[in-house]
Amino acid sequence: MAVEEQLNRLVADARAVLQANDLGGSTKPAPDLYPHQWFWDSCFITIGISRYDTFRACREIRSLLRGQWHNGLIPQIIFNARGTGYFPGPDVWQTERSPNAPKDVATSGITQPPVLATAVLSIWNNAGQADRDEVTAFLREIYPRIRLYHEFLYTERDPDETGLAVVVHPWESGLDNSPPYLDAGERVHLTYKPKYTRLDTLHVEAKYRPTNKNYDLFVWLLEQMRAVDWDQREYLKHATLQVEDVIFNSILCRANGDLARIAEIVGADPSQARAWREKTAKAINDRLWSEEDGMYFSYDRVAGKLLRDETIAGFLTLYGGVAPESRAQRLVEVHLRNPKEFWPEGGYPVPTTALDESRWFNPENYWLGPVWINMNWMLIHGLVDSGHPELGAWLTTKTLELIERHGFHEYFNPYSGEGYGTDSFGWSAALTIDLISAMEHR
Ligand code: 9WN
Repeated sequence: MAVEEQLNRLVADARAVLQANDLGGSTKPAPDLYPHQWFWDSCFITIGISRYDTFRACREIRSLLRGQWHNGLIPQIIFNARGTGYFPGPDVWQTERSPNAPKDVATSGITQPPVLATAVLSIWNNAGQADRDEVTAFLREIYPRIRLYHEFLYTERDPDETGLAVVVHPWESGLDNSPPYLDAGERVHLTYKPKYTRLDTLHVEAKYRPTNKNYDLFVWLLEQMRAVDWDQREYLKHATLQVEDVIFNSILCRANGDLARIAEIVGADPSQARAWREKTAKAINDRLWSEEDGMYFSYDRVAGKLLRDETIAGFLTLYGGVAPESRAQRLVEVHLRNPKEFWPEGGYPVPTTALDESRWFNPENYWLGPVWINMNWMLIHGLVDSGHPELGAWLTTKTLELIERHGFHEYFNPYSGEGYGTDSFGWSAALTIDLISAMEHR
C-alpha cells in the first residue's frame, strides 16, 4: 500500500474513533473506561479535531470551561450526567461543598496539566482563512478564563512563590502511578483505609492498571481535600503529598508562551504571561535539575528533595522550551537515545519509565513503562524545537507505526508494541491526526 494511502486511512480511522466518542459538545476519552470529559484529554483531542473541524474544537473547549471554578481551577473531570461505570463519581467528590465550584455542572475537585492555552491556540493556527474572524472572537471571549486559570496556579498553587505550581494529587499530574508519585506516596501515612469499590478493573484487567494500594492513596488523598471543602490554601498548609512536578510545569511554560500569543491576537497585554513563563523556566532550571544525573526531576516539597526516579518526565523540559542547549544535549545523548534507558533496540520509544529503573519498570503497567502517545507527541515538539528535527521526524515515524500496527490503544509495550488499557482512546486518535497533518504541512 502506498504510504499516502496508509496515512489517509489512519486519519479516517482516527476520526471515526473521535466520532464514536463524541458526547455532543465534548468528547469522552474512551467508550466505557472513561465516560466523562477529562481536562488534558480534551485539550489533546481539541488539537486533533482542530485539524478538520474548527467549530467542534471550539465546542470542546466551551464545554471544558463550563466546569471552571470561580477561583479559576479547571477541573480534571467534568461529569457527563449520563456517564456510568466510573469511580470516583460526583457522589464521592462532593465538590458542591466548595463555594467556588460551579452550580450547574458536576466536576472533580483537582486539576490536570495545563494544556489549555496550547489547545486553544491550535484552533486559531489550524482554522481556515474564512473562519479566522469567528475564531478570533472566540479567543477574545475566552482569553480571560484561560488567564484566570494560570493565575490560579500562580496564586493558589505556588505557596513559596517560586514559580513552580505544586501538584497535590497523583491524578493531577496525569501520570497517576508514575514512580515519583509512588515514591512520594510511600511517605504519606494513610490514617485509615478508605472504603470504596473500584470500577476500572471491570473494564481492563487489573495487571495493566494501578494497584489497590495505589488506589488507597488516591482515594485517601481525595478524602483529605474533601474534608477541607476543597479549600486550596487551607489544604496546602498540611498536605502530605506536594510535588513540584517537572512535566506539569514544563507544560505550563509552553502554555504561558501560547497564552502570550493569544493575548497578542486579541489585543490584550502579553507581558504577564511572558513573565510567568520566564519565572517558571528559571525555577525549573534552578530547582529541578540534577547536575550529577544530567536529568531534571520533580521535587517533593514535603520531603524536601528531588524524586530521582528515572522517568520520561525530565525530557518534557524540551517541550517547555526550558532546557539550555548543553543540558538538552545531555538529556538527548546520554539518556533519551540510550538503548538501556529510553530507546529500546528494535522496539518503540519512548517508555514512560526507564527500562533500567529496576525498582519500578514494568512494560505492561500503565505509567510504569508503556509508551503513551501524548508523551511522544510532546517530545516530538520538544525535539524539533531544541535542534533535533531528524530525531523528531524519526519519533513521528515510529509513533505512527505503533498506531498503524497495534491500533488506537491507551498505552503500548515499548518492546513489542502490544496495546493495553482501553482501545478507541481519544488522544491516541487525535494526536495521530495532528502528527500526520503536521507532516503534510512541512
Ligand atoms: C484519572 C483519562 C485519564 C487521563 C490520565 C490517565 C487516566 C484517570 C484514571 O485516564 O487517569 O484521571 O481513572 O485512571 O492516567 O492521564 O487523563 O484518559
